[in-house]
Amino acid sequence: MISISLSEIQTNYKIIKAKNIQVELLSQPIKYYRHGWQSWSLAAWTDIKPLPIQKPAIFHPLQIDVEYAYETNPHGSWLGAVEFADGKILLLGALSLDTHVYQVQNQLEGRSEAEEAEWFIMLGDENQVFSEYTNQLKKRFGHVEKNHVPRVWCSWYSLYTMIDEEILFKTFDALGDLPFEVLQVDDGWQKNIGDWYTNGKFPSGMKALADKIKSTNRRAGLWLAPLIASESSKLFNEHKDWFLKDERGRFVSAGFNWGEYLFALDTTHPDVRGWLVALMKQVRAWGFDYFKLDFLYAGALKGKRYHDMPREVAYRECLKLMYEAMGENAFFLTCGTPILPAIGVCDAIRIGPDVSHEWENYRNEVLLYNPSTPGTKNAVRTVVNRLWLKDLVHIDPDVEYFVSKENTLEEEHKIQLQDLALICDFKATSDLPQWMTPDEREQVRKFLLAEPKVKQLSRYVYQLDERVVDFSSAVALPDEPKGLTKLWGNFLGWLGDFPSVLHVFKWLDDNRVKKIRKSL
Ligand code: 9PG
Repeated sequence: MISISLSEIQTNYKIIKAKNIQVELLSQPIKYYRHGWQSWSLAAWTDIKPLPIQKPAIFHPLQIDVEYAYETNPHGSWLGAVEFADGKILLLGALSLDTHVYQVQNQLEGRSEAEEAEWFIMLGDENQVFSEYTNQLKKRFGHVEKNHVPRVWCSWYSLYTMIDEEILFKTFDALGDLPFEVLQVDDGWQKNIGDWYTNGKFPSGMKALADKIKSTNRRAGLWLAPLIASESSKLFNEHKDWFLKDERGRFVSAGFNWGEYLFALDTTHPDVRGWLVALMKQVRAWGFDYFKLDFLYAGALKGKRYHDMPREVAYRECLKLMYEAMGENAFFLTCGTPILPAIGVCDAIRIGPDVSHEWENYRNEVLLYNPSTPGTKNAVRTVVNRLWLKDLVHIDPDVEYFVSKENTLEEEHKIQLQDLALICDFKATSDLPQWMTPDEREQVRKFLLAEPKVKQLSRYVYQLDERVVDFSSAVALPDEPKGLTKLWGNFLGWLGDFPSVLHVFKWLDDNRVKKIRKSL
């Protein structure tokens, strides 16, 4: 363990090679910057204290880095920072993968799960410190040439899994001359998670779907979750030896979703690599060239791999492999992805949890105190705290909303989300053209074509042309539950670990969407 005193880094930055490192803090900090592992994990400046353990635990593998789920010290993946009373910040950030930063009493500690790591340390003004850190990251991880980010219509946040050929074809026609460049088909087209061929809802097949999109003069986009498989999938049942196991030979859990347990492919297995390449080539051959690959964290879970290597190194290798297999000019958006390993090996990274038609979901965000679950406030909070990534990669804040049908967001919150997308320079929506009033349709058009001049005024305040936008109302975490609310939250968290209870929640959600689908 190498120990550094703050007095040694009063000027400029330092880069030190060590497996583990400790930086002594000379005064008591007032805030800690936590940087969550993957797209949906929390990134925020918080008070110096432990946060409640995220609930329910069944979701740990798919919302945070499960290896650190019960860590009580303030901590985060690859980097951590503290803010002092004079407004200066001290950042300890790794320039290597498989690293974690903690604040333990009066020390910032960096630890590597792998071999020796490179550690960046800098004290100073927040923007300068993050900008120097990103410079150093760029040198090691590279960055994909900043090609144009297309304006995207995505099927998820209106139709969810209730997509089928008829409704998508109708929707694509109804989008008319709105200036979208990609129409992206999300979850719901596939036979099963792991079985990436069409289910009965697309009788004309996937090539016909891509052709339909291309006939509207747009690029065809497709969602897949190539690194996981559900327990009932053919892939899992026919190739059990392809899946990641722990030291004791048990399958590693990749979480629970779609009413089922999920498992993770061992991406170092030669047959899995071959299968992934063939899959990417297949979807490209259908005519799609914009790919949203999701639930990617599964490629970086801890386990015993065919080729032994650090888990995030294995994951980065796999992203490279898939990116190459997608072929020339494909646009690769990573989602549910560990952040640092994806830099330089994809076009864009989703940098926050899912938005939703609600600002804050009381059950998930207040009672369960879960900042990773879908909800617009959760999404804005984490995205605003990850804007520093913009110099390295295209950053996707998720979609924006314009319509009032089936949506409880206040106008103010819809605009906050739209402004955030303008700052990220990544524009998308799932709003159905069938639901847009003529006025809303004009709003969408204006938004898609807007290119405001963006200037940051303070940590959470930005100026867009002449307008000042303040995200402070979203970044604060809810008050921690106390008394009866805490008891009720704990009970709910315990209940949420039972798949049968999750089935009931899923049934309720599905019913809402089924009603929407019927009304169209
Ligand atoms: C499709 C969706 C959409 C969406 C993705 C991803 O349990 N969870 O915490 C959880 C978070 C996000 C999530 C699903 C589950 O959504 O982010 O855009 O593509 O998958 O299923």
